[in-house]
Amino acid sequence: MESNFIDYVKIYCRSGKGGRGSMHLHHAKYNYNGGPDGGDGGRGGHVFLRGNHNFWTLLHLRYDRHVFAGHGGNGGKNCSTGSDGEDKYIDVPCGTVAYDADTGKYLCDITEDGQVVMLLRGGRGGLGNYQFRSSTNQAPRFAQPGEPMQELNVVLELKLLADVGLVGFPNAGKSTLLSALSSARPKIADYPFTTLEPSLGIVAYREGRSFVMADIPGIIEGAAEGRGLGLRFLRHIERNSLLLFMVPGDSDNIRREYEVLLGELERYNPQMLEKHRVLAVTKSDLLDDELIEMLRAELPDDIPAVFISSVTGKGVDVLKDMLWAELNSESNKLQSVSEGGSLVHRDREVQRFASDFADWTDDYAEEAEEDDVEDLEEYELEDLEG
Ligand SMILES: Nc1nc2c(ncn2[C@@H]2O[C@H](COP(=O)(O)OP(=O)(O)OP(=O)(O)O)[C@@H](O)[C@H]2O)c(=O)[nH]1
Ligand SMILES: [Mg+2]
Repeated sequence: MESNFIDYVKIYCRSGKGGRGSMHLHHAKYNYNGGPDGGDGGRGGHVFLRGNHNFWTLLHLRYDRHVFAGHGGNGGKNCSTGSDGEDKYIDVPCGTVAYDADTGKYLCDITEDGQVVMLLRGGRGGLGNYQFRSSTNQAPRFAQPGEPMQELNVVLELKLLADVGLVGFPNAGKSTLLSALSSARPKIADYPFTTLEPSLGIVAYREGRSFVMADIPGIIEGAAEGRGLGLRFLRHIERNSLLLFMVPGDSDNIRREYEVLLGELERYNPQMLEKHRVLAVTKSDLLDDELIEMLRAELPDDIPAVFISSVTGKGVDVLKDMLWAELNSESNKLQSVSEGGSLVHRDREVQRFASDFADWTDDYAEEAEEDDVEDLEEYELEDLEG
């Protein structure tokens, strides 16, 4: 079954071309040399990206991957101006980052509802001959063509906006914690890779305050080389200012598991290590107090840690306090999500796009070609030479 959680798409956009200016000389029964009256062409439509909080994924773009703005209308006689081409808005969820698919260059980051960024500018309309009249050329027999359209292949990546991201091996209890703390109901089961797509939950904290937590599929050693589900879901914790590492209390070596996770994050993006981190040792209901004390002594020392159980609720309030404190610490506020974050969007490797979208058919190529092979040439011969 194909998932509804689409966080990665490639689309083809084209702006409208500008309408041509009109070359027209006014002739009327009693005013035979009425002079030039060719109007200007209208501008071609622009293509915009727009943040829209009604969308949570890029699913709606999966099957609608060609965006064509309208062409500008041509100018006409009586100085009538051509109509402007229709602008196109591509609605995306907040947290969508755009890259040029052909160069890998970062284009923009849509973080707020209603935020609008122009991807392509429509061609300007050409000036009609009325605009070129002068004392020395009272009947100019030329007008400008409109500017051509532009095209762009865009890759859109959704990076969820959450405060806390969960990081752990499969089966660590990530989804169980999210369902214990929020009203989110991710699937939970006693086998690895239960979670196949990210989900968000709102965690209620004291006095009506809250924060957003992102549950993502588990990662394993070698994920950076594509093992397991690979690292592609890590983009959803890239923005989180705080990472909650989760290692089960019954794991052979908690410290090593933590270090493996850290290593995979680093290989994905070294910036991930600049984030604040908290460690939760999960399933501690399976451990007795004596064992907990022993394990506590062996925990990594560069990270605040707590033993929790999502089943009995043990340690969960302490964990919330720790998360809240970290989220609101001075050094963390500087990179808060709501301020756009400190996320630096690195340009992408084009080869990666090429392989990721290799099976996407370019069925738009025909459409684009059959479209008016510029009637400009003809027009230039006839009218511009005048
Ligand atoms: N005893 C005990 N079992 C737990 C606890 N938390 C989770 N489990 C169990 O551990 C198993 C895995 O839990 P999940 O929450 O699905 O683990 P996950 O980290 O989301 O796993 P993936 O989605 O596969 O990455 C399930 O059988 C849970 O019931 C806990 O606090 N105590
Ligand atoms: Mg899960």
